[in-house]
Amino acid sequence: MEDTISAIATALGEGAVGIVRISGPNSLVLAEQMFFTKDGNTLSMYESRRMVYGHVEDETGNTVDEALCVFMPGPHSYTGEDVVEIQCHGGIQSLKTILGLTFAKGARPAEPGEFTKRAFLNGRMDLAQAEAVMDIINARSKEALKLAIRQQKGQLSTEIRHIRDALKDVVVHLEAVIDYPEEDIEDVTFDEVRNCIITGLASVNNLLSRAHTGKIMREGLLTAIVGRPNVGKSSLLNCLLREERAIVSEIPGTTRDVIQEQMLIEGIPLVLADTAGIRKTDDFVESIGVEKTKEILAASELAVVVLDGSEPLRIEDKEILSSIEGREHVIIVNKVDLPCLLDLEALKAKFGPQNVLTLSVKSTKGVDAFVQWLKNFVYGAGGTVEKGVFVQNVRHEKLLSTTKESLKDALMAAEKHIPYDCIVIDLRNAINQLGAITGETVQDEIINEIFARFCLGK
Ligand SMILES: Nc1nc2c(ncn2[C@@H]2O[C@H](COP(=O)(O)OP(=O)(O)OP(=O)(O)O)[C@@H](O)[C@H]2O)c(=O)[nH]1
Ligand SMILES: [Mg+2]
Repeated sequence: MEDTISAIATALGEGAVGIVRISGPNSLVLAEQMFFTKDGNTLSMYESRRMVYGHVEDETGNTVDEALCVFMPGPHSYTGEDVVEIQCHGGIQSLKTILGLTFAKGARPAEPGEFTKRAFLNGRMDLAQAEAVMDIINARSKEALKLAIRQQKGQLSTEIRHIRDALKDVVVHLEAVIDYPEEDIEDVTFDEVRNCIITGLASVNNLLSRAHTGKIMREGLLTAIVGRPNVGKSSLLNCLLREERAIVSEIPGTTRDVIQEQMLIEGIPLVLADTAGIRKTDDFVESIGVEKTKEILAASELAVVVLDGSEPLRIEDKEILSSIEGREHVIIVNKVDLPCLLDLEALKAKFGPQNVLTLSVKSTKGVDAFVQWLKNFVYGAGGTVEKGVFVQNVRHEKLLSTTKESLKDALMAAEKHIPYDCIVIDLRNAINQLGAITGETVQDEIINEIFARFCLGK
C-alpha cells in the first residue's frame, strides 16, 4: 500500500491563503490529530468534500493557525487516494509549522510532482495529460494556456489512441493470418495494410507539422538579434519591448553584454536577446561580448540579422550573413528612413525575398511587417492556435518522429510485399512509441524523470 505524503501546495511567500495537501490512506486520521473543528467534532463527522472551519493545534495544544479543512475521499480525488487539504493563512511560518505537524503525525514529504504522479499511476489521467498539468502552471501566454488545457483535457491523448488502435487492429489481423495460415480467416491484402499505414502516417505527420508551434508556445522562441556594431540592434529590441531597455548610442560597440528580455508579441512568447555587435576588436571586454554573441546565436532558434541600409554591405556583415546559413533567420535592413545604399535585390536573391525585410526603427515603418513575419514563422500556414491539437512537448515530438520512421519502414515492407512478420515488427514499434506518449508503454525511469521536473506540492 502507498504511504501518506504531504506538501505545501501553494507558492511560498506572503499570500492571503496557503494550502497544505495530504494524500494517501492515512490522510484523514492524520488530519484529525491536528485539525479541530470549531464545534468540537472530528472531520469525519462532516460530509466529505465539505469545507470545515476550525484550527490547527500543535502537540502541546497551542493553536498554530485558524484554518479551513476539506476531506476528499479516493478514488474521486486529484490523486485517486484519500486527500485532505488544510487552508491556513498564507504565511511561511504558518504553512511550515502545519507541514511539520503532518510529518510528526506520520506523513512523508512528497517529492516534486508526486501528487500528479499518483494521479497518473492510479489512472486518474494519462501521462500526456499529467505533463500538461505542468504546462498549465508554466504557461507564458493565453495561447500557451489554451494549448495546455486542451492537452490536459485529453485531446492529444484521444488522437494518439485513435491512431494506435487502428494500427493495433491491423497487427491483430496480421498475426491471425501468420498464426493460423490454414484457417479461413479473411486475408488482409497487402493493399489494405498499406492503406491503414498511410492513414496512420498522415495523422502522425499532421501532429508533427504543428509541433513547431506547440513547442514555441510552451517554451518561448529564443531569438538572437545579431549584426555588426551600430546597425540598430538595441534600438530594435527597445522598439519591440516599447521601453528603453538597452542603451542606444551612435558609438559602435555600445552593447557589451547579452541583454535578454521576455515579451509577448501577438501571443507569441519571445525570448529576445540583444547582443554585442560582432566585429574584430582589441578591446578585451568587447571581445568577451562578441564571444557571448556567438554562443547565444548558436543556442537560439531564430536569428534576426540586422543590417544598416544606409551603408553598403561591409565585410563584417558578410561574415555574419554566412554564419547564419542553415539556421532559421530573417534579415532586417534597418534605417530605411535614410537613402538606401544596400543591394536589396542581391540579398533577396540569396536569402529568399520573404526573409528580407526593410525597416526603420526611427520611423517604425516596417515594424508591423516584421511582426507579421514572426506570426507566419510561429503559426505557419494555420495562422492561429484556435483549433486543433498541438504537440507541445519535446518528448512527444521525438516519439512521434520515431513512430513516423517505423511507419515508413512498415509501409515500405507492405509495398514490397515483404512477409507479414516483418511488417508486424515495425507496426509494433510504432504502437509502443505512441503508447509511450500516453504512458501505456513507458519505463519507470522515464516516468520518474518527468515528474521530477514538476514543482513541489503538485
Ligand atoms: N536614422 C536611423 N538611425 C537609427 C535607426 N535605428 C537606430 N539608429 C541609430 O543608430 C545608432 C546605433 O543604434 P544602436 O541600437 O545602439 O545599435 P546597435 O546595433 O545596438 O550597436 P552596438 O550595441 O554598438 O552593437 C544610434 O545612434 C541609433 O539612434 C533608424 O531606423 N534610422
Ligand atoms: Mg547595442
